[in-house]
Amino acid sequence: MNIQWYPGHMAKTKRLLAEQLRWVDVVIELGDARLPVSSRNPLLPQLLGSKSKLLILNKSDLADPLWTNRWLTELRKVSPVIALSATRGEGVSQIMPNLNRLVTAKMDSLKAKGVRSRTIRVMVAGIPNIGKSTLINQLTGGAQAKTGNKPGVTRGNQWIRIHDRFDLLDTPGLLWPKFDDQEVGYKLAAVGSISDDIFDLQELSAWLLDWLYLHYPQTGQRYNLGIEKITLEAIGRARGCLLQGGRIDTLKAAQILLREFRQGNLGRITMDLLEPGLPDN
Ligand SMILES: Nc1nc2c(ncn2[C@@H]2O[C@H](COP(=O)(O)OP(=O)(O)OP(=O)(O)O)[C@@H](O)[C@H]2O)c(=O)[nH]1
Ligand SMILES: [Mg+2]
Repeated sequence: MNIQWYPGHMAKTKRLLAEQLRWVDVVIELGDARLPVSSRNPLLPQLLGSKSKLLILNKSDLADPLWTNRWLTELRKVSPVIALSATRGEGVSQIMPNLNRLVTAKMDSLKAKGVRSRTIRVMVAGIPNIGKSTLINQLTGGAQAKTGNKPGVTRGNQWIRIHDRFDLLDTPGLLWPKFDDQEVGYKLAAVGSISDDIFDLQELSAWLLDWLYLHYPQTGQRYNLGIEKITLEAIGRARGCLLQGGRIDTLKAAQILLREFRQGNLGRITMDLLEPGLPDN
């Protein structure tokens, strides 16, 4: 798949993040619970330096709960991490206690230095379409941050105050220029974090079908198929996607598959698996 996944505005976004970081007390790194590794920017640790960080795995309503638990156990060995669903509000109440814990030492030391008490500044960072703005709206109980079901909705940085105590910085989604592993690109495209305009939907769908057959073969039932390998033709046939002359419209079938996968209609699916060989995945 030869896609241009690093649009021009990304370099600007990286600069914006780097500039704003000096004002920030703690960073929320938002990842996708379906991709606890692949959705996370490998450049972020370097950008953050020693800044405190809370990792949040969002969209847990779409991820396989078994895998989410496994990942939480694994990732918790490295840094604080929670899983939640920003649209449903499930798990959101874990955020404030975790943030408080992470900034207590810093705020105490500022107080000891005689700095007047001020709000705690939190940057929310992550790849496009991961739910940064949705999460901020969930925390404010309003719709101050613009959201949308496609990458690249938030363009500039935006500060939003909550509970009179925190200032949250919404940021545009950031990708990185090169994927070491081609599969990461496919996975990010499959969940909708890379724009649909810049790759071949049929090629992506074919990859997704291979992946599903290997890891979640029961998904074929959605299209009245058994556990045989699903094809775009079979989906098109099941959904009556026909071109003139009776040929099957495989592009339409690809669009249906991707939409339903992203909405969770194929079930709760995690695409980063800790040990691909585990028998019960
Ligand atoms: N199922 C599900 N969908 C979610 C969740 N959180 C956000 N979404 C959806 O994901 C899409 C993107 O949400 P945004 O909040 O705009 O994402 P963003 O990270 O701000 O995106 P950019 O500004 O483009 O970088 C929207 O359609 C949301 O409704 C979640 O927890 N579960
Ligand atoms: Mg946004």
